[in-house]
Amino acid sequence: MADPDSAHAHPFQPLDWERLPPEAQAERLRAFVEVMARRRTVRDFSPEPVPTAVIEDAVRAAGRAPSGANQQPWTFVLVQDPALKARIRAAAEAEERESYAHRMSDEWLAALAPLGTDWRKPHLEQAPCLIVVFEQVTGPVPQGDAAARPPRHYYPKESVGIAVGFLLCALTHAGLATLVHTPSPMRFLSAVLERPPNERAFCIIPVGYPAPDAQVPAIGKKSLPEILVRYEG
Ligand code: IYR
Repeated sequence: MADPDSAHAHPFQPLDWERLPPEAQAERLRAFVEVMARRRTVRDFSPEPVPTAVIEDAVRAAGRAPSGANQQPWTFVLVQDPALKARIRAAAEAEERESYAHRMSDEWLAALAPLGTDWRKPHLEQAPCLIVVFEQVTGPVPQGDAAARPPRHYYPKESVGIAVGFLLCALTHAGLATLVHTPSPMRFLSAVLERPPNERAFCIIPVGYPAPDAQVPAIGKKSLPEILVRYEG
């Protein structure tokens, strides 16, 4: 409970919340789990466009994520321009070519082998849109005052990770295919997209419809007993 006498008191308001009847609760969740269970990381995209309003709504959902001190330390950059997508692909492939050839350990390459990935990233051009997610590592860097420091952000990485989770859920719910791509290093994205100095690229999410002949690796997810540990009273 907020202490109304506190010097830091902020206005509070009643929670906007509705209790679901148990049947509705179970039914809604079952439908959600079914949609999420069919989600696959897709690397073969159809070039057909996606309604911009759908992408905007998905970003709206992502923007509802909880964040450290409610600082909402995220920026979602929507790239639909083919020339810009081509530049991002070229820069990502240059880094990935280097990574696959020299920077990734044998252990890492072995771990990736079942996924069938390599340095080639055609999906960065084939998908009709890319959502490039940036983490605001701090607040805006003050301009014109060399001594001033930007406001601190708390748990920005965790916060952006949660928001990306919301975004993936929303896009999946809308019947769209996604892929979380993290070329390393990702500094080129700040330059290509001219982002301010307090922002650091977090991931690129190509979004679209799967190509009709899209293939995915035959890999599965862990079962509930493998991921849920119980301490029951
Ligand atoms: N960033 C590289 C390598 C890669 C790393 C992990 I961990 C993956 O789960 C998948 C790929 C690439 O995108 O190919």
